[in-house]
Amino acid sequence: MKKKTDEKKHSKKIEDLQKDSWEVKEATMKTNQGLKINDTNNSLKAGERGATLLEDFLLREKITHFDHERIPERIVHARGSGAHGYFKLYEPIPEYTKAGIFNDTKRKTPVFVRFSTVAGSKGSPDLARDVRGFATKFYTEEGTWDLVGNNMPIFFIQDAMKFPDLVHSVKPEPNNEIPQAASAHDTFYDFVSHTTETLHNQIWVMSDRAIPRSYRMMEGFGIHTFRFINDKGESHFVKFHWKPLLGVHSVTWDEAVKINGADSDFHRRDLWEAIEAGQYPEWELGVQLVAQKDEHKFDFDLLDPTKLIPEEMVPVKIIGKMTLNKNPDNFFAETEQVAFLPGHIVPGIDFTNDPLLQGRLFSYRDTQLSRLGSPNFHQIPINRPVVDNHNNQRDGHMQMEIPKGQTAYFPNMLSGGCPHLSKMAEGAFTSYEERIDARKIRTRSESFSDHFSQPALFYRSLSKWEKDHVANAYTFELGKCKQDAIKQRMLWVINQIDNDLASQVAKGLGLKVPKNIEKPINQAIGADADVKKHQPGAKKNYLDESPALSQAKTKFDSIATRQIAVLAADGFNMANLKKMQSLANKDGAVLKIIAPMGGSIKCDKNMEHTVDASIMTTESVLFDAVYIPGGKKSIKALGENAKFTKFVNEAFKHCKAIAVDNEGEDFLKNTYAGKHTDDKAVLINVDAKTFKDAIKKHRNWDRMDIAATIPA
Ligand code: HDD
Repeated sequence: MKKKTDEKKHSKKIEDLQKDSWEVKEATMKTNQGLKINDTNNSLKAGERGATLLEDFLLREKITHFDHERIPERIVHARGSGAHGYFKLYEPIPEYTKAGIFNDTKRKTPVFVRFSTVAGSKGSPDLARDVRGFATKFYTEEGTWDLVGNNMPIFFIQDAMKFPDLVHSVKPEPNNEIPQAASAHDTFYDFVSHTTETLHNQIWVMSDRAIPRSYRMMEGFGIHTFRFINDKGESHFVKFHWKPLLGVHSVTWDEAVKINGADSDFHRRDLWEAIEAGQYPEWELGVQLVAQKDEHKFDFDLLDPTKLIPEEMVPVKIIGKMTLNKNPDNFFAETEQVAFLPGHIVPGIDFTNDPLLQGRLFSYRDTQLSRLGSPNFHQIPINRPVVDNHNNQRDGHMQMEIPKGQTAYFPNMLSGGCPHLSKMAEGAFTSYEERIDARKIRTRSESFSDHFSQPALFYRSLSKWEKDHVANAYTFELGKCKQDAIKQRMLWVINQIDNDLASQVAKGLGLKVPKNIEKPINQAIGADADVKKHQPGAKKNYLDESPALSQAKTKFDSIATRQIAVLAADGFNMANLKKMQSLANKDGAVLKIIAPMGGSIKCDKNMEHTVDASIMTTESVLFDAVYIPGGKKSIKALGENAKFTKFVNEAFKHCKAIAVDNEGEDFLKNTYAGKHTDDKAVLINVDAKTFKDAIKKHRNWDRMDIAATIPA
């Protein structure tokens, strides 16, 4: 049963998936053997009330399949959401890479992207304070390329050997499986404070980047330094960046905590709804390029994944755009079964010796064997390439294909030497011929020992409100730790990053920043290693600030997909609402009517309007802005329900734009917003453009100090 494909969303991959798709509504119910089923409600019994018979193969097939429906969740990044789309190149870059995807502007390369949190289980809430995964599968004409990145440009550790320790420390503690999807506990900070290479990624997790407003409003990074190889075999180092067209925006921690209760699928729903509404999320792909000869010109090692190259030192060259335009048809078949492997690369792209990347090349293939259960996981529809993939690998659990013929080896004569090899000039992959002349040694390069300079650069580059958020986050997280010794150690290391930050956190914890601490600080070294050699060096200052790291410097030019709550009841002023409806019709925002009850309400023109949510079923934190259109009767009804007041108070506390018209001003008087009508995002009787300009700014962070005093 073939499904029709929406022409606009058509791609070679979507077409490929159709082979295995079927539509319930077109089907007759049958067993897995194709037998038509007459009763799926009652088991076969001896008599009406009698025992169930072993003979009942229909019962057994149904129950056995059900018993085995779940597969192991991903050991990390278990919680995620995916979408299909495509990538288009702006201009060819043959001088850097021979990769087909970066040389042909006519290609529309199909992609599947999975966003995720890291620490939580599959059912954990979306707004955990955490790194977000940003994994992209490009189904290219030369084979599949996976760019398996995160929404932060650096990683916690420098060597894959430390990954199990990192993950064991952040996951729920093993004795009681607490806390879920949270880093705020002793084991994590015990590990972090003894493994100072983690500090850079760790301070990013304390920033607003860890609580994005939407998957659609996050950057993505390949993190490692990779190589581009051109057709002359020359190499350039490259770092990959995804830049969201909607800018980089976050919620506040207070919202995050509340969103997790109000709608724990907030990010999943947001991505799904935007795509269903045709508001396709878009990112530009950028590359930072470094010539081979410049490998050692930086104050940090390009192979160290805990370091970024500041964009002010090497600009990001924008080379193309990705658009996500189709939701999966089946979550399990696509989003759950998709397998990303950093080892999936194509000619023109190659690895470097980054020791974290090198270990990842093993881990991702290995984990699919237990997660998906077979070395044939590449045959699962979402994982198979859009080009043929014949070789001599055979058999194994769940072999889905029927390789014909007598041979499964190479070389052979019996199959005419097929499948045959290809030359480099014919598009075969060959590894970059890097010269390596070295001793076999288990250690860490001294060039990886600077653990403080870049966390300090990051912190220095933040705006005042972003810095405050970092201090609050540390105070919260360490406040949740039970052991004072761990808090003290953390204060000491934070103090190496920034004294002001450490002092603020210490104050919040009711502790003092220790002057010294039991050495050595970095204990992530070998037992026989030279301890001094591996201690983090003094902080360097090779750049005062990197504005590109601050969300305060992101784009603020669109209100597309922003959710505006219209608080209204019977008798609301229709002319006012009509004025604001241009925000939806022209600017792509989403206006939702929130009323005292579900169903519909009537405006002052006696027209009926569908209620999008009753006040009982929604929360202020799920919206970007609030509008109250006025109308005497409507305002009276809102005033009679304290939840509307709370709604506006929370919006004010979370620094959102609030607009009211006419009698709406009376309602406002009973809220905190009404006490601050001089605030630039509290708007009374304004036109749609003024409201739009306030929403565009995402938040009025100038309100933060007042907001902190509001007990909403
Ligand atoms: Fe990883 C999944 C990103 C280091 C081992 N990782 C996984 C996913 C993302 C990342 C986005 C989810 C993919 C999906 O949606 O299916 N991981 C990263 C980044 C890293 C990183 C950006 C550092 C730069 N990871 C890393 C190391 C190891 C792993 C060092 C092991 C040595 N990661 C895994 C894994 C996972 C995984 C256990 C779990 C599920 C999977 O692979 O398919 O193998």
